[in-house]
Amino acid sequence: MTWWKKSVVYQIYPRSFADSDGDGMGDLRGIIDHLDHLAELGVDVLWLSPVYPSPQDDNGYDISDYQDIEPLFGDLATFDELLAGAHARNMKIIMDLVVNHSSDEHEWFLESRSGTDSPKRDWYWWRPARPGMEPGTPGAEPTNWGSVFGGPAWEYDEKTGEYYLHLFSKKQPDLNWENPEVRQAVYAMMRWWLDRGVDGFRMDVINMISKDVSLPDGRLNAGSAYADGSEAFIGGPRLHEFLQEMHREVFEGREGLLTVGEMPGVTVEEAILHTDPDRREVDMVFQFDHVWVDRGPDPWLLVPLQLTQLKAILGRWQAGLAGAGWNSLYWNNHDQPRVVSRYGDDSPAHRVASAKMLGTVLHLHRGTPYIYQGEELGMTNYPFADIDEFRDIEALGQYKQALELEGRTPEEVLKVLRARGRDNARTPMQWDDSPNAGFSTGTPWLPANPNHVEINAKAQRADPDSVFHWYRRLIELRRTEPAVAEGDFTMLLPNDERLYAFTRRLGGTELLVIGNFSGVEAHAGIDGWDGAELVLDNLDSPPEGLNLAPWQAVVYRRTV
Ligand code: TEU
Repeated sequence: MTWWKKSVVYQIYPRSFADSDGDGMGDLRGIIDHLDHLAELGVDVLWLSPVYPSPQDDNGYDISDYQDIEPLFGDLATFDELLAGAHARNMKIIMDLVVNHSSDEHEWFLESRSGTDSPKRDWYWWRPARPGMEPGTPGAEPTNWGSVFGGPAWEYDEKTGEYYLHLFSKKQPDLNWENPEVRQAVYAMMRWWLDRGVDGFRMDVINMISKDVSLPDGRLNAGSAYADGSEAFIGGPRLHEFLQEMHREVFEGREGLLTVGEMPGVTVEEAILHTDPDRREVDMVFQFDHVWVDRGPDPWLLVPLQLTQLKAILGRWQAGLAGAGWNSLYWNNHDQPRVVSRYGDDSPAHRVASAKMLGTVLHLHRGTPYIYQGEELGMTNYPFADIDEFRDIEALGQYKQALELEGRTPEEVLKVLRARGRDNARTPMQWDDSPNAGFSTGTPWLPANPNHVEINAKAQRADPDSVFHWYRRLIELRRTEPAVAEGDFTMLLPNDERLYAFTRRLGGTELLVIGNFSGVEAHAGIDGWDGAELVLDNLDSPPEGLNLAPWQAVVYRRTV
């Protein structure tokens, strides 16, 4: 079995992980200082969010030099030290690869915008104004698409009188993958990192690199100022071709690597094609269906989680990728609110139990689990009071558009940002109960959650009943029980609104996993498990007759 099917990946968001020099910003030295925390947890792979030079408009997802290290974070020598330190502890490192777009301060873009006859003009998407419209006036953009971060997806450039495409911020111009020179430049850069010793890549919005070159207008949804253009760039016409070319040019003949493509909006059918090893594209993808389940057609209305829907979605992904292909498993990353606040209960009475329950259900699925920094502590959302406490370009941009162009009130938008905003994931990692949570001796770029006095790594490493040690045990179980990594998956109780239940089977071993996603006792009507061995129980209180206490999670094992 391929090594990464038995592995657990841990995501580090460097600017919020650990600050070694007191400037309020996490750095590479800070990661080196905490490698033992990660080794003790037992993870196999570290994924670093971008550490390259960047104006930090989108916290590093706007890269101005692909082959160096952001000075705020360190330098290449420190990076090599980090890589060696991880490898010495048997952990691999994968890099974030952000090549749907670059920074507008990358030399490629500076060259491209210098004139219509620039040799790199065609490295980005330049287009004239809509026919018959005055360039630079509202509505004259080449298409009606909105950018993910608010405002139009096109920026007018006075100098040449044309617009460039930016699906994200205007400081993130989209690279033109139609141009073979662009692709070769990206592949060369990837080989350079692999030659340096890195172990693979997480590929940012990689299913957006191929666009329908006719750039058609998108559908305008009621109440929104700009259209959704995604039909023209999600899973575009040449995506499979580009990924296969990348595989040939970069990965062919290299061993021991991991590739994961971030693919918002990807379908199960497409994901099967992307992850079928015979097609040589990527090892696994990040799909979004299960983190969009609490999102309705109106982006500014909170929709409560419906467990039956969550199970239907994840069950569909499990069944779809059961043959060829492979799942990635995640609740959290730097773009998502904290899962214990979202699908669990972060009140003092239930935080620990529900964090453990959520970890158990996720890690017992078939696929490779990803842990986002602080998830192993059950870190929660931050109590944001007002918009001026947010730093995220997405929150600020969407807030502005909603208020200025779409007639929303501050309170209705804030309500959603508090629950879903990306800064919830980006507050400093909570190392101890000292000021700033032991993250920094200076002023952190985003304040630490006040609950760090209770919730922190130091306290949890010392407490065998902590969320940290529970995650450590989940990772250990994956190593000692082959059915966790390799077993077949069967969903049970699909219509139950409280219990998430399934079995895993490998040869003569069968596991039963049940998680109670509610604050009330719930009975699991599942027969045949009397006398089975109880492998894990987050409450240390074995359920009588499969009556699960609030937020309880259990794993049983039997021989069949
Ligand atoms: O995110 C892509 C993505 O789909 C986001 O739009 C995400 O769904 C949304 O922000 C959730 O609120 C990737 C990176 O993970 C993100 O941090 C970057 O901002 C984005 O690409 C642009 O590089």
